[in-house]
Formats: sequence, C-alpha cells, structure tokens
Amino acid sequence: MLFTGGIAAVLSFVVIAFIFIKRKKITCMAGMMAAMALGMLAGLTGGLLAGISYNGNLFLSTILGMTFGFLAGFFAGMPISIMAIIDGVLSGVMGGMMGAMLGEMIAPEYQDPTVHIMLVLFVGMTCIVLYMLQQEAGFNHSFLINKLFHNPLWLAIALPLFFYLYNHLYNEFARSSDLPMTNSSLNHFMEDHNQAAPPLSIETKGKKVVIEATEFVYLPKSLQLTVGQPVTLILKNSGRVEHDIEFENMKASLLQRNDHENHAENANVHVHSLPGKTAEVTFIPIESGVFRFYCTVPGHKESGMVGWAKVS
Ligand SMILES: [Cu+2]
Repeated sequence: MLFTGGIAAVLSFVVIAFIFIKRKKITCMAGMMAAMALGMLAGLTGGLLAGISYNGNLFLSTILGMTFGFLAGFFAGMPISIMAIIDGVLSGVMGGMMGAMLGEMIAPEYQDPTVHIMLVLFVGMTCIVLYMLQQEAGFNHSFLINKLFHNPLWLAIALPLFFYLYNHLYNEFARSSDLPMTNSSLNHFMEDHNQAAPPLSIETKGKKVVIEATEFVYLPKSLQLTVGQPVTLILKNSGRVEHDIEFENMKASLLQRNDHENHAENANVHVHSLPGKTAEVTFIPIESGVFRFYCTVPGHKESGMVGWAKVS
C-alpha cells in the first residue's frame, strides 16, 4: 500500500515537473488533457488507498481522495492555464470520490488485486500522458532517455520488468512486516493448545477487541488478528434488537464463552448479545486469511451487518 502510494506520488511529481519545464511548448489542449488525466488518476488511486486504509469512514477517505485529486489536478494545470486547472481539479475531485467508494466497498479478499490493477492503470496512463507531452514539446534525441522512450521495444521490456520487480518487492515488503508476528514461540504456543483440549478458563494475555452493533452496522467492521494470539471479542449491543457475530470458515480454538449454548470444538466463532447488553468470546485464530463475519438474525446480514477479520 505504502509502496503503491509512493510510486503514484513519484510519477505524479514527474509529470507535474515535466509540464512545468516544458510549459511554453505545451498547447492549452494538451495541458488540459494532461491535467485531467493526472487529476483523475491521482484521485482514483489516492481515494482507493484511503478507502482501504480508513475502511468504515467513507467521509474521511472521500476527503483524502478528493484532496489528492485536487492537488494533482491543480499543480498539473497551473503552468498551463486556468482552463487546465479547472479541468484537472474537477476530474481530480471526481476521481477521489469514486476511488474512495471503491476502496470502501470492495470485498477484503479483492483489495490487493484492486490496488494492483489501479497501479497498472496509473503507470500505463502516465506513460501515455508523458509520451503525448513529449510529442507536444518535440522530441530531443540527444537525450538517451528520449531514445529509449521512442523505441517501443525498450518500453515492452521495461514495463514487464517494472511489474516483476514491483511484485517481488511488494511480497518482500509484506513478508518483512509479517515477520515479528509469526515467530517460533507463538507457533509453539499455538501447537500446544491444538494438541490438548483447551482449558475452559485459561489466563490469557491476549488482546481485547470491542465491536459495537447497532441497526444495522458493526463498528468497527474490520479486525486485525494474529495467528496463535488469543483474542477476546466483545460484542456491545447498542441497538434495540438482538445481534450476534458469526464467523465464516474461520478455524479457531474457543477458550471460553459466556453464553449457555453448547458448541463442538471446531465450531465457528460465535457471540450473541441482547439489546443493551454485552457478550464476549475468547478464541485463538489458527489459520491466516481473511474471514467474513455477519449477524445471523434474519435480514441483518442483508442490511449491512457484515465485517471481516484479517488473520496474519
Ligand atoms: Cu443483527
């Protein structure tokens, strides 16, 4: 995410710098196109990243997306003309709104692919915009970079290379940030508790997560959990009807429950709470992945009572 944002920021800066340097040779029409394209791309990408990062707060992510789009469109249009500024700013604001909505609404398991697609779109389009501006300003074949740029073969090699490196670094990056969480002691801890039946009232130093339920929304609607780390999930029902949380296909060992239903050992994690009451369930996630949870009261899931947990 940071990586993608960084690439997008650097490329935006390159385009703006290019427009600024060649501002005398670029016609108003080309400047408008460039400002519109850059504003839209920066808005979409910034909005998407903000929508994913601040999921559940569409207002904040929309404002952030609009700001990115506005700034990119404004600075790209500024060296050209007022018309280019208007063009850039408006499409930037629109792109920011759409990107934020996309980031907010996209299912969690598709967030990473969506970011990748957006980056491909961003890099591809900025290349075309830069090419167009080059054409507009006249090629200067004395620069090596321009020769490279003018040769489709080089471009055909450079782009796949970029995406290969990007994927490689992206995975490296993700792995290194996961590292502290998956150390061997936690794995041992997890294995020990898988072998024996989990004791009912274990002293756990796990984390506590509170989810507030109302009609018909969870707050927050996403959780970050760690494999092997016990977690106490507290469901605070602030609504006027009963609500619950049921996880789909999440493998976990249950440690204790405070309601009275009987449950098999590999049951889904489930917690139910009456209006105005609080209930909790303690469990250890066994498998990493993204798991949805929802309210099983008829009609609630369809009305928006869904969320997800990212177990890493
Ligand atoms: Cu409900």
